[in-house]
Amino acid sequence: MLPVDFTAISAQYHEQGYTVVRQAFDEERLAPIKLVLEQFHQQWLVANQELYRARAVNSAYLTDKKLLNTSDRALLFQLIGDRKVAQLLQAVFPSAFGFMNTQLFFNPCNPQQKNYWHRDIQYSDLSIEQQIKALGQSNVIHVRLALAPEPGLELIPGSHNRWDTDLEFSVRMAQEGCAVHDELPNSHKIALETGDLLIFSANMIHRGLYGGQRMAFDMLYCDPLPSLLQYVNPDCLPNSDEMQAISCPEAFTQTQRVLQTL
Ligand SMILES: O=C(O)CCC(=O)C(=O)O
Repeated sequence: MLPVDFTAISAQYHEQGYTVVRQAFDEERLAPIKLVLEQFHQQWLVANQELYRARAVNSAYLTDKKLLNTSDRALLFQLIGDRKVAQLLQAVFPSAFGFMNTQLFFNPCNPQQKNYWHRDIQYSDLSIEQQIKALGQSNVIHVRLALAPEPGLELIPGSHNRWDTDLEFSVRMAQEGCAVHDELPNSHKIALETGDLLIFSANMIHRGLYGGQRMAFDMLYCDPLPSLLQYVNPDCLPNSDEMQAISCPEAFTQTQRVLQTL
């Protein structure tokens, strides 16, 4: 990884809701990770043909012990608990953070398929009032590692800390004659090259940009709260032996600790 200015990372994230670390991982580190993810993806495509053909743009739960062998999981755990990733997370989280899940993003089967603006929180069971309150209070953060050049993400900077304008809400909800893929003003498009990391708040208004060779591994972390971690699948977490091989296992430790209280 090139030298990183953690103060600038922290400032940009808090102001804009996202930050990019270019060339975070070199080809040597990425090669075995790509191999594992590519194999996972091929298996996933076979098992989920119908969903893929209908609409899917991502898979999830990649570290599930039912889906990957021990050494492949170890490689992903090492990345999720990587020292530099942990330092970046410390720069953006207010305090401790837990590991939530992983996702792999790819292009839709149908090249005409449109993307969709959203905040991740809109898929929770929170009411609109609760979602408004949660902005700026509860943190879910994606760390996206690009495995190939891709158009990346389109984001509305600052929207992690404020509620929608009328237009943003109508587009996100497909109301008032709007569609979820309509253009929105004041957006930033963040294209990614292989090895770049994009860190962004799941609370912000964003949409994926399809195209290129899109294959992006998202690692999700959140405040270590029962309300956010209650749906974590324990089969996706390392056991105590596997934990020994991880440079910075704190995100996993926090999640285990919260799950034990449920
Ligand atoms: O890349 C995409 O398709 C969308 C990504 C996204 O919305 C997310 O990670 O929450």
